[in-house]
Amino acid sequence: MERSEALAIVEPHLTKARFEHTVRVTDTALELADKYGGNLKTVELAAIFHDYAKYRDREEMRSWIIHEPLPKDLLEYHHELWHGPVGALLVEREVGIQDNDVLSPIRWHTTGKAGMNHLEKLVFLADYMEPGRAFPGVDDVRRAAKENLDYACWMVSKNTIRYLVSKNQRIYPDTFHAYNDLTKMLE
Ligand code: DGI
Ligand code: FE
Ligand code: FE
Ligand code: FE
Repeated sequence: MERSEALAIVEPHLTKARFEHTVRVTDTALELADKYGGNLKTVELAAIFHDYAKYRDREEMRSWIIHEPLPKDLLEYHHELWHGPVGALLVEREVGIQDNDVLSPIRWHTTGKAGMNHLEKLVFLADYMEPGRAFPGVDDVRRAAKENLDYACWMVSKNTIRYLVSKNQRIYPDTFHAYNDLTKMLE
């Protein structure tokens, strides 16, 4: 699928601001793939569709999680986490993309997980550091991304956990698993 076709499919599912974020994530992911390697067409499609389910109705997403083979423990955590796994399912069902190399970065882009593969890392990092983001510490992540992909992903996990703790939010186990696994890789 060409970039323009993929963008035209995703655009009606997103707000204007979220669509612009999606385009920036895509360009950022392509820059990272240019530096660190990775199939450009695969990275591009994963990035374009990463937030496909972001604005799905919460009860619709709950129902997909209950009735489809998705992790049930998601229901115990913030609904913001649901759009990754539900997005991967709907991109397969509705868009017809079956390539797991495209679907898995969509599935894991919010939490990360232990043992992220290369493309999962590229989308996870690009989503966090695209030029429209203004998180505290994002410039340090952008600098790290020029040197060491795993270290930059580790910073993303760490910053996200720190942010969630500061908000007294529950933290999904895979969010911790991503942090622990990247910490081990860097030791
Ligand atoms: O969809 P985006 O806004 O582009 O970005 P995202 O999919 O990374 O979602 C970001 C939100 O998800 C952000 O506010 C942090 C939150 N998040 C990530 N991991 C966890 C989490 N929220 C909870 N409650 N628990 C987590 O483990
Ligand atoms: Fe997202
Ligand atoms: Fe993210
Ligand atoms: Fe995003």
